[in-house]
Amino acid sequence: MMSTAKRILEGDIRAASRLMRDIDDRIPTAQEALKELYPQTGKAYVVGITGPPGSGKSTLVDKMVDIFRKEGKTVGIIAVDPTSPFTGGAILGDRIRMQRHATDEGVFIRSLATRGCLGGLSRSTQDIIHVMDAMGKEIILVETVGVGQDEVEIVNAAHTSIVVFVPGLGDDIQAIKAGIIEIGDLFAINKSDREGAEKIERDLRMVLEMGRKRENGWEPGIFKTEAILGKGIFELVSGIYRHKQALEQSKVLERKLRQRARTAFLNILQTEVMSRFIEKIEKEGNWETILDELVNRQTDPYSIAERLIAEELKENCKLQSAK
Ligand SMILES: Nc1nc2c(ncn2[C@@H]2O[C@H](COP(=O)(O)OP(=O)(O)OP(=O)(O)O)[C@@H](O)[C@H]2O)c(=O)[nH]1
Ligand SMILES: [Mg+2]
Repeated sequence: MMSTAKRILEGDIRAASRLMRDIDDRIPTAQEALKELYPQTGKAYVVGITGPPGSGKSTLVDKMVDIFRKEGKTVGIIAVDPTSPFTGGAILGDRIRMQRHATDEGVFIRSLATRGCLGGLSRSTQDIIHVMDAMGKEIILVETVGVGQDEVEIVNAAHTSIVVFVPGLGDDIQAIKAGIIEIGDLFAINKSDREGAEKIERDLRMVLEMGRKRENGWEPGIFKTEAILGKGIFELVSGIYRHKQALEQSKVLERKLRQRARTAFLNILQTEVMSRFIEKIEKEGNWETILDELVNRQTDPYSIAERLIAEELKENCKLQSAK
């Protein structure tokens, strides 16, 4: 029987959908397919779009897809919603607003939500990016709400990050966390039909000028857009290409790829190690004992963690020498 990975590489869309569902459900066999796919990935160009709820990210994505499709490029879209415990459900369906592209074979749309698992979201996003990459999608657009730690990590997975602002949402740009300014390679001031767009643009320009210089002198572009009318989208897409070119012509891309590989690897290591220990505690039925000891202050969490790790290492040694 052909492996899931092979089927995906040969263009089997249903196999890809199934694998993405398995990734969501954390089914262990998903990892086998991901291992096999990994060497075939790294070809797609990943663009992150992040910004406050309702700022028009999905509408922007939808209009950008029009342009990429006209150019003959295939597109993957991942809508990440860290605020929702649901996945693939009606809520996300509403938020995606890309039904127009749903019947286009060159476009694959997938939504992702948190399962209350720290660091899990950026790992799942990374895994889904790999699957779409292996499917041959040339451009992958990742939409995320907000600016939490998970989202910053998701943005790190992108080659180009677009940060979306809108007029009228706490207009004082000083209120915007410095972190979000630093992750933006491009800025879209969407809903620029509304009052206050000029002011945001002015303030943003000032903050950018005062801020740290970017590597290789990249100057983040600011684009005023009106996503529902499709205004300013062509310029935004040109901005993506300009950034892509700047990355490729400098050493920044290589450094970025290494940084990304590091983050992704540490992410996997963290979740793997963590789930191994949780499994161990559960298997030995030790949760209640541990919690009793902690709550009653018979011991401290530091010592328990050290003890568990020491035990695990000892067990591994035994296994090794028994071989
Ligand atoms: N006035 C105006 N409204 C816009 C513009 N772009 C999008 N909208 C509207 O803003 C609302 C939210 O748009 P979405 O594209 O769903 O925004 P989003 O950022 O993806 O929203 P979430 O995914 O829910 O965070 C919709 O009603 C859009 O029609 C714009 O340029 N001007
Ligand atoms: Mg959206």
